[in-house]
Amino acid sequence: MTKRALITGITGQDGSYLAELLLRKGYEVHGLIRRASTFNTARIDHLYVDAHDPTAKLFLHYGDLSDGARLVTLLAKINPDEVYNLAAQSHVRVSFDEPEHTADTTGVGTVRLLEAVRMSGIKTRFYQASTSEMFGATPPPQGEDTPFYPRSPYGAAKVYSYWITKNYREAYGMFAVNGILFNHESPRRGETFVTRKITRAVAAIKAGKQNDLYMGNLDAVRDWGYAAEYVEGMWRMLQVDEPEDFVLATGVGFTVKDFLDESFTHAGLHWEDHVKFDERYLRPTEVDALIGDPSKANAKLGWKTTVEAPELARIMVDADIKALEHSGSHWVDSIDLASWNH
Ligand code: NDP
Ligand code: GDR
Repeated sequence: MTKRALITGITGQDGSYLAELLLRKGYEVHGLIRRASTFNTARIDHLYVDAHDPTAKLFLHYGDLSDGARLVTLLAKINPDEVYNLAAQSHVRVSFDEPEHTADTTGVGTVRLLEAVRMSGIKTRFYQASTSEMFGATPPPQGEDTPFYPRSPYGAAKVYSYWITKNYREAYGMFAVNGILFNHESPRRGETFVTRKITRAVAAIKAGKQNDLYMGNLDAVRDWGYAAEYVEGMWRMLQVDEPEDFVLATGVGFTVKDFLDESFTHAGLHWEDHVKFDERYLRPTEVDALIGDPSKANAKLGWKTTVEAPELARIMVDADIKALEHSGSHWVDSIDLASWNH
């Protein structure tokens, strides 16, 4: 029997890697996409086969986590074996600008989806994209039992989603789990997250198209892994006998400065010659240090990372240099747009 999965957030970084993984494993994959005035499926276009083609295994459906009725009808129609809730307003800095929208999507959106599972009466396994941002001000190392202390509207919304997922597990006996993932990056990472912002800038500076890079707090410590490895961990969490929450992380921390140094040096540049401070990139409350303890996932899921931040920086720089070489002025336009905000 072919397994069916529904992925919310399929157009995002993780959604695209997870869709690839599940298609490789023989799943029929359904994705929730938002209607936009421009195409927003660039990360999954290479996976798409026209639905009229009998070999088609990927199906996209318009919907939004703000629209509960749509979620109910969609779940009843698709009847998936597994639901991965990856959709969110996922940018921490933006969540200070749009706290209410973030609460609605990143927080209440989760209960809408859980409730849709319950109301549609389907039997499915549910994955919630929880985050190390929930630990916030609690110092590292952070594991499954570390207390939460969120430091942003995003972190607070994710704490709600974490607990409501756990509550549906306990209240209704649902197979619903939280993957508490530390930062994970890739060449598909959104352009305004710090790693990708850095590696895109390195490519543009190297090509003589940009000189300065404006940034915020360079002392923050993060545990950066490779996104393609993390989606395998998500899938494994839904394959075990009992629903449990797991941390996924590399277990090693680096500063933003370390990531800058590795990225610029890899391209034969010095970050000190280009990086300038702009306070707009500071957060009203910062998360100083996140370093995860992945030992439970290592032991119970057999999941372990192989890529740490320095190698990740090199992979991303190489990809952005290549992308710039294969694109025209449109790319430079989008760099300008990305540097405008966050
Ligand atoms: P992205 O920001 O790349 O993707 C977010 C996805 O959510 C996009 O597909 C976006 O659609 C979709 N989305 C946003 N709002 C809505 C909405 N209201 N209704 C439906 N879909 C919506 O995130 P990542 O792929 O990096 O992360 C995936 C999930 O994991 C997120 O929930 C994130 O918070 C969480 N997470 C991420 C970590 C990381 O390091 N990457 C670490 C820990 C947790 P569109 O393309 O149309 O904008
Ligand atoms: P984060 O990722 O907040 O950890 O959330 P981000 O890459 O945005 O920031 C990491 C650290 O870098 C510092 N920083 C900057 N950040 C950005 N974006 N732009 C800058 O110019 C800049 N300068 C310094 C930040 O202050 C921060 O300390 C990510 C998201 O993917 C969340 O959805 C996810 O839950 C967490 O990772 C785990």
